Amino acid sequence: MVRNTLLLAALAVTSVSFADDFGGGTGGAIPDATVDHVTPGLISSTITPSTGGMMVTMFNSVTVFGLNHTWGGDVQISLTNGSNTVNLVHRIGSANTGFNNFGDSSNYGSDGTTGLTGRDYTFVNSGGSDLLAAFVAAGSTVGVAAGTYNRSEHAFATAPGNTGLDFTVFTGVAADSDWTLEVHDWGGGDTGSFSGWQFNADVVPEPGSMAALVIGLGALAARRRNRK
Ligand SMILES: [Ca+2]
Repeated sequence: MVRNTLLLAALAVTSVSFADDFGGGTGGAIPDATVDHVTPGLISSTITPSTGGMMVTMFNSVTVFGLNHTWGGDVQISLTNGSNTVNLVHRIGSANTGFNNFGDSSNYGSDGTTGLTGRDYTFVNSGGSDLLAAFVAAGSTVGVAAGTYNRSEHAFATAPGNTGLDFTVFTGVAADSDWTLEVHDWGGGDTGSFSGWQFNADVVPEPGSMAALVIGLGALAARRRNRK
């Protein structure tokens, strides 16, 4: 009876979604653009979690650790799973009149023009601070504070890399899949780096693994009946 009770308790617990961090994403230098607005630099990093069959019920956030860059308006950061790409930020401060402008010159990370200390930035669909307002308020060599900011796309709606998607597109996706962070630098002359990244999502067992658990519970109950 104890084993049945434990299994029932496990079933009850695993039926409820819970938030978890999926980390270990590597960082590195963000290569500089080779042609302004045309040929960006790129670093990509993939996390493939091993949850034993969890499914995303709500994708909450992405945190980029130790991010620094001397010209924030150069930087596009996006997350891809399968055929869906969601921008966390895309050339903050760029005008909505076209793609060929350099965006806001304030820093990710600390104040200064070289040797910046990185800061941690978390991107959410809503409920965070306004990143554009933070950049506009900062001076050209001033770093924007670490914190939680609402994600955004390039202000020019048809800019290269804009997808029109937000984190809700990841609802129902298998957690144990490839999640790829891409950081592009679209403007020549300023660079940066980051030290790593993670994402946070609410997850539940996938329907297949739930069915296996129920079948296993049923088999155990049947075995107990046979022993009577
Ligand atoms: Ca650059």
